[in-house]
Amino acid sequence: ADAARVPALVIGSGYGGSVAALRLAQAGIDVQLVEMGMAWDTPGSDGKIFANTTSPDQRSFWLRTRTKQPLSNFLGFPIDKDIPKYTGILDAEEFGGIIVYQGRGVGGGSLVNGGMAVTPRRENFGAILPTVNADEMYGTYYPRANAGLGVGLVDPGWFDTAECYQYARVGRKQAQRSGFPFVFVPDVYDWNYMQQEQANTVPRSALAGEILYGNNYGKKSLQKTYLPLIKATGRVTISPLHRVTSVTPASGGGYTVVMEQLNTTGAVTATKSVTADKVFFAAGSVGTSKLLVKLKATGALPNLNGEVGKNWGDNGNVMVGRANQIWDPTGSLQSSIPCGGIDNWAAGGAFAEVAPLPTGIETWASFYLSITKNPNRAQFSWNPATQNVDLNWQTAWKQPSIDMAKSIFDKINAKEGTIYRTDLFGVYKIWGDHLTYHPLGGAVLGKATDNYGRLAGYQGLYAIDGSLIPGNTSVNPFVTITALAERNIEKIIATDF
Ligand code: FAE
Repeated sequence: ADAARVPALVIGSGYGGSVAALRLAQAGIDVQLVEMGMAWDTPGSDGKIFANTTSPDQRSFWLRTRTKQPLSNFLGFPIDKDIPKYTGILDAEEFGGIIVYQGRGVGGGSLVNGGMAVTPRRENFGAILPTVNADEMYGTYYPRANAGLGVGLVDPGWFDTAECYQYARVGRKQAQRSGFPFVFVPDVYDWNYMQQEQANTVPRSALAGEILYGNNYGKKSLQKTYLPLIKATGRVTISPLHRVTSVTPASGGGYTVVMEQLNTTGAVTATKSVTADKVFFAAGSVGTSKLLVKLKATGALPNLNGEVGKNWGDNGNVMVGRANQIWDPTGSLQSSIPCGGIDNWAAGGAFAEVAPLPTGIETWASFYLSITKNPNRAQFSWNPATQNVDLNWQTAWKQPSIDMAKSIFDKINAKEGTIYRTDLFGVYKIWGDHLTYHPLGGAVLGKATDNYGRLAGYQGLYAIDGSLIPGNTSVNPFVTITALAERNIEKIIATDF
């Protein structure tokens, strides 16, 4: 029985889970880190670990028989295709009114994301996490997160001439012509490697269109930052392809954690249970919310409070493309890693990343992912009939995001004499309003938990991921998720162990 007892168990290996596992282990506490996705440490038959965005295969999607690409169409034609069902890297999780994209594997969202590593403007922080001391965050925890993640900025001089950022220079020129500030956006991509890719002296990753299904070379995902440090402690057991299904109080104290071992077709090959003194929910905003809502409703953790599952938001994500004039080509070679954005947050509630459209051909398209101040919040709830957790977000709730994004792009279109593209999200559909990459909330700090992520109702249960943040961060979220996790775990180690 001793072998199946651990001092700390962490559910999920994204940003929150990796911070928790590393700091606990460095404090001398043994950790089991449980991850439903694969380890992503073994090359496939093509010699590469990760599939390319332009040719998705079984590695690309989590348990789907057909791809579900964020851009469903190109030049009006559907581009999704059949693939074998496999525990692939990107989950396109469908709820009634929204598709939530998430990473699956050891490293969580860091495996699939664009690496844009943005610290919110300090004047916006009070609206993001009102109960957190901003001096401590900006003095200690944001710097710690930025250092730990390896955040860097594109060299502006190199940017000015690099072929692969012509699309971003067009984005900058047009933003500035319409009177909007263009700002460089930091990223965890290795910028020296990017320059070598452009010079063609190394194998290409960002310049080969790799992003959504993983980067084989230049991106510093958690696999290159927190995870090697975690392994070096010798105190963390990582269990990939294990999905936690239940957490309940154990008779002798602590919690019984039940998990299913999966094979690569998603079939359950074993059910195991472990007793943990303390359990950290780091399954991501959706994963943590789904677990907590189910466990409360089914009587496994009845004392969780009524805030569990509430205050979920999409970070106001909305996508759009514009069709440029013939004299504004955006380039056939585009780095998949964005490096700049248009900041109209204060005036119009929108921060628009100038995004690539790496098709390999000239498209004259400008493409943007906007983060907007969308006020709508949704709620997860247990559905006894289907035995699933539902989310009540409605597609129409994106309208405020569209209006805020239009505060930028209507003006640019008027100035440039251009129009929106209608061929990227369907036939004659302008706005990518059906999805989010940035799920946030569901176990909000100071509501479902105390001010450090301790879940109300149970000693020794914590939330430590994007579920703590109430729906919006004003910029891309992972630096804030990491910084908040660094802050909370420091307090928890000091006082709860
Ligand atoms: P996350 O990283 O999602 O990790 C949760 C982990 O828990 C996952 O590995 C799950 O597989 C695992 N899990 C879930 N349920 C279970 C279970 N029951 N049992 C065991 N394991 C489980 O959570 N953010 C930025 O800041 N900049 C960007 O450029 C950016 N681009 C993005 C692009 C894409 C395509 C996507 C999908 C996301 C992007 N994001 C970006 C969002 C960012 O990746 C996300 O906010 C963080 O990864 C969330 O971190 P968490 O620790 O909350």
